[in-house]
Amino acid sequence: MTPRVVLFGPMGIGKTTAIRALCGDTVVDCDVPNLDVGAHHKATTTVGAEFGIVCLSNHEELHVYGSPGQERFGFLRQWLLSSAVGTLVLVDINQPGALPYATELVAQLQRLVPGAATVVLSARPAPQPMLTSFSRQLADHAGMAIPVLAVDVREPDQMFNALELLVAVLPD
Ligand SMILES: Nc1nc2c(ncn2[C@@H]2O[C@H](COP(=O)(O)OP(=O)(O)O)[C@@H](O)[C@H]2O)c(=O)[nH]1
Ligand SMILES: [Mg+2]
Repeated sequence: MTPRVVLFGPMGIGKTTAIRALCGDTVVDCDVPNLDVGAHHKATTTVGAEFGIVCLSNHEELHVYGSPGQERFGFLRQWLLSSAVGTLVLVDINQPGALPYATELVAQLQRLVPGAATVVLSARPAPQPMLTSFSRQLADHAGMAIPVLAVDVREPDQMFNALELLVAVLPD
């Protein structure tokens, strides 16, 4: 079976954008008008799981899924994770909630898919010292080093680098 990677992150962080950057026109997307503008002002939001296929530089193929954030899609997240080899967690580390969010998600992932690798993506511009401090605190909470990489999700090259890093840290 083709390895599966699942993207997580709060609404509006850039999961859909990241999958489009990686997979271009092949993406099956599920964006619909956003009726929850209280949660985020953007015009569309994702229901269901987006899906795209990525071919890495070593010709390995990856299936990339975007996880829907809404609570009611918990069943879908579990299904997505059931055969995931890796997860990308997108956060804006300028937000005070980013560390507890990433810490909780990493703990859940360690519990649900203990064999899978996780890379955290800092998906909005942030000062380097803040990035260093975030990485250190996340590692302290997780009890292990979790790679944290700054990316612009709109840039395909940067998203490919993130996937290559994830593949590099996969357990054998
Ligand atoms: N200004 C700015 N916008 C960004 C940046 N990264 C992503 N975005 C925008 O943030 C939005 C993310 O929306 P979307 O991909 O639908 O988020 P999702 O809810 O996680 O799927 C898009 O409009 C992106 O173009 C950034 O670094 N700066
Ligand atoms: Mg989306």
